[in-house]
Amino acid sequence: MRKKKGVPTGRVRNAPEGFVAPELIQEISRKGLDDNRRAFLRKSFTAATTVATAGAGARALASTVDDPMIVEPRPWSTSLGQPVASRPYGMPSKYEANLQRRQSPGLTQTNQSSVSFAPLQGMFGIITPSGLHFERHHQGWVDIDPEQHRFMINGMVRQPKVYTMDDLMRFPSVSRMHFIECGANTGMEWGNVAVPTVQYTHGMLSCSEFTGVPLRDLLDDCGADFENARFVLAEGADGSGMTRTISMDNVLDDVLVVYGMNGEMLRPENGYPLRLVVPGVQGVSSVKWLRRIEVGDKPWDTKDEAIHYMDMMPDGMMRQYTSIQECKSVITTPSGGQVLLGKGFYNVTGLAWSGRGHIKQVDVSFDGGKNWRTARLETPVLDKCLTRFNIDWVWDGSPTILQSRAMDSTGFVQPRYRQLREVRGTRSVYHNNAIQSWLVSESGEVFNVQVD
Ligand SMILES: Nc1nc2c(c(=O)[nH]1)N[C@H]1C(S)=C(S)[C@@H](COP(=O)(O)O)O[C@H]1N2
Ligand SMILES: [Mo]
Repeated sequence: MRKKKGVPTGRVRNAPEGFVAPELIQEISRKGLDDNRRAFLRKSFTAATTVATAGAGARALASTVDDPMIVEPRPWSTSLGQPVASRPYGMPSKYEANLQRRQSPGLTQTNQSSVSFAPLQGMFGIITPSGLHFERHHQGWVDIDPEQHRFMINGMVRQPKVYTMDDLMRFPSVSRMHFIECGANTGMEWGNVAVPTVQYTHGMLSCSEFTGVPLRDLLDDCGADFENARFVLAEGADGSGMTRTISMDNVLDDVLVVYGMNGEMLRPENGYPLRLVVPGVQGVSSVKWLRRIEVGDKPWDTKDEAIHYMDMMPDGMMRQYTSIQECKSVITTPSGGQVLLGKGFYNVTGLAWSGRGHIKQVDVSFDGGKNWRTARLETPVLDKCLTRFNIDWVWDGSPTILQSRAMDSTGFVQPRYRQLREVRGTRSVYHNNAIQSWLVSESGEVFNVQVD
């Protein structure tokens, strides 16, 4: 499947279905490209006249002007295209059909209480396309008629109220970009390397622009007892009866009652027509198909809080209500399951995020953690939102280990596995934010490995 030397390849191979062969995204091979050439190329690219200005260097990256793809008439240049709106709702190209959210085979016993992982290795920037947003359901997803949906606020309020969707959409609305990360993301890796690709190590992570009403405005509307209330309970309308206690500090800060996602109504899998988004907090608190908020003065200790979502500490004690998703990052390309086509220049890219604020810095190591270089952060860099980082790398063809390490606006630095295990032991499921290592082998194949 190797392509002609020097031709940018992009995604070249549809993975066979299944676990050991996820998407293989092969990188552009730029054999023998030296730093001078790269600088020259960067100039050529920004001038957007690569072919016209191409010297020897540029030809190492792009194909030559006598490429038959350019010279010979192509079918799409000599025929009528598809009519406007022949697809009233746009779809990705058929050539992108392999980019899918997938279940990790063997992880769960039923499809209703399961998770699909987002294909982080194939995404750009920071926004997750809505159709690729990871899904985590405790009892399957439902598609609720918005006319029939009701949302109630009760408990420590002067006036309990029931809202229709129409009522809610008349409130002043806000739009914010935030990540949602399941508390169990990277959970399989606590003990040792468990899965081969970034889709399965880190894919319970997505980021969207959410539109809705600040919960505090709705609590105001019901005359909530802000003096004495300290928590709210959020309840979903799906069969799982999902309930979570959320602190009033979060509510007053930035919790949203959301109906919009990336410019349209929420997708059913993500809670249509109404969900909570609790920025920076583990995904389970962002209750989907939201039907009720109760205001109270102590945590509820519901089934979803007393049985699951607790951390087993080294002394055997369970830690409860650990909700913040701490500072974390991962290189998405090159990452496990991908293949580098040869030595030369690569754009190494990844994602960083923190539930406590924004990303301040991401350092990348190309030698298993001995030396670190600071990556470029792409804008926007927002609180409790994914941040995209990029850094140049020239691979000399020898085996090596790639790592990224993020620091957030509070000064928190993402820990190594050794540091995390010293505090947390190895028996946790949730809140694994350790530095991820990818081994680049001599053949260019990339593997998930753990470095202490
Ligand atoms: N009502 C309800 N809300 C829910 C869940 C659920 O099963 N039912 N799953 C939770 C969990 S564990 C996570 S990680 C997030 C996932 O959100 P997503 O499916 O939109 O990615 O939703 C949370 N909200
Ligand atoms: Mo979750």
